[in-house]
Amino acid sequence: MKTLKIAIQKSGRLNEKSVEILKNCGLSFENYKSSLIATVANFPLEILFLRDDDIPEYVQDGIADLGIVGENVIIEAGADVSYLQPLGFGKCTLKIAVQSTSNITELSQLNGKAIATSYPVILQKYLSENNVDAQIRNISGSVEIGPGLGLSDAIFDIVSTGGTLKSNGLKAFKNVMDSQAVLIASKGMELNPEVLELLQRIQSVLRAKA
Ligand code: PRT
Ligand code: ZN
Repeated sequence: MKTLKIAIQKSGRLNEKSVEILKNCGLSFENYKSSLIATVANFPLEILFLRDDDIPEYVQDGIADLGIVGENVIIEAGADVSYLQPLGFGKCTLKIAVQSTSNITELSQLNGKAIATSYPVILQKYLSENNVDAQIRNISGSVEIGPGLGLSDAIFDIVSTGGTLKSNGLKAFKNVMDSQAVLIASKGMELNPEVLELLQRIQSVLRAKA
């Protein structure tokens, strides 16, 4: 029997819930902060602990058979993977936001403006679909400080409570995409018996929670 590999986030917002759902499936494994890989004692599975950004590619390329990652990260990476199951955690919305004092109220007012984001692919697609020609400034973090510094006129970022927008003097302007953590598989692994067994266990954990 082939030992499957599942990639989950090593540390960050999705780590704890990803570990929890696997443990609730009855999988027994050690989970040390420093571990990069863990072997499951009672199922043919290894767990790879990775940066979330690397997970879509690992799964697409079949280095990992399965992965747990935010939908936004998969779409941004343009990864060709199979979606098996939304997992109900890591929920957030990708939004365009402007300064609270801004008089921008229509999407068309973003024409010719600069938008700072760490998600240029998702943003570009949305702008193109809406015939907006804005300049996308791709930065890797702390995009919320962009407008205050004059780096950008707007931002496009993940929002959950909205607290970060508010404390940086920003207001949400358009909701572009909802996201949550999802279970994905390499193309062709969807019908693997162990993958199906694991999927069924995850689905019963989710049902028990609902
Ligand atoms: O280290 P690694 O690369 O693995 O992690 P990371 O730092 O890139 O990602 P991480 O752990 O921050 O987020 C992982 C995933 O969690 C994201 O890709 C989303 O799918 C999901 N998620 C859910 C969020 C949030 N909620 C969220 N609130 N990701 C980021 N945020 C940010 C938000 O952008 C803001 O800056 O958290 C801040 C607080 O948000 P508010 O609105 O609650 O103030
Ligand atoms: Zn990341």
